Amino acid sequence: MKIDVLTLFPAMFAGPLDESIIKRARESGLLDLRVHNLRDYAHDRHRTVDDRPFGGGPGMLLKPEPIFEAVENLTSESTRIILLSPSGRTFNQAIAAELAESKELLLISGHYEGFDERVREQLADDELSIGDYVLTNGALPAMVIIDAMTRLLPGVLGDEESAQEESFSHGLLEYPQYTRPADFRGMKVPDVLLSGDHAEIARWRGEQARLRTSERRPDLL
Ligand code: JCQ
Repeated sequence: MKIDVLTLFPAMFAGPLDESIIKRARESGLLDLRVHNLRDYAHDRHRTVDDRPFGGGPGMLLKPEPIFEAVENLTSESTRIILLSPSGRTFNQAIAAELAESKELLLISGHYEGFDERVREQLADDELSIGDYVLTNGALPAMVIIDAMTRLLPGVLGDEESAQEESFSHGLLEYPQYTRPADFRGMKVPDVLLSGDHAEIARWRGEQARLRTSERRPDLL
């Protein structure tokens, strides 16, 4: 999968995507990630990427010209173009799975008060938010989405890390889990998990997952 990112803060991407599973996915060629500075597509003396909104109001908007030029340079017919902003539809595991099927993505990180509306109308295939709060720019949302998608690409996770059994794929929160020691400072692991009765363990885990989900995330039930 090829992912291009367009951002005013390319340096933010060094670090989080150079570790662990994402690092391995990039080294093995399963993920081809390229980060581009939006300012490189501005051609005036000050490399201007923003301007004041027509009609007045607070803050600045991202100008259309650098974004259009970047899109014309970075995309093919098959590229899916996604804006990151608090006004998008809320990202979740189902969207991660759907995006992981793409061949080429361009993620455009928002900033300031927003995008000129013509970017939305003419360029964007989708607009995503990672939740109902406001960040300083869309770099962290872009990294969150890249991370969630990459671990779903075939061959990225090893058997140990398998994406199959976990929270959200079965629609419930995880059941409580324990490792050794069976008694840590008097805090004991539930007897059922030491019983060796695999049918009973599966029943207990299902019950715990449902209880925990109804306590913490009734919206999932
Ligand atoms: C994304 N949840 C929060 C901030 C404007 C127009 O684009 C903008 C983008 C941002 C950064 O993204 C977020 C965000 N999901 O704040 C303002």
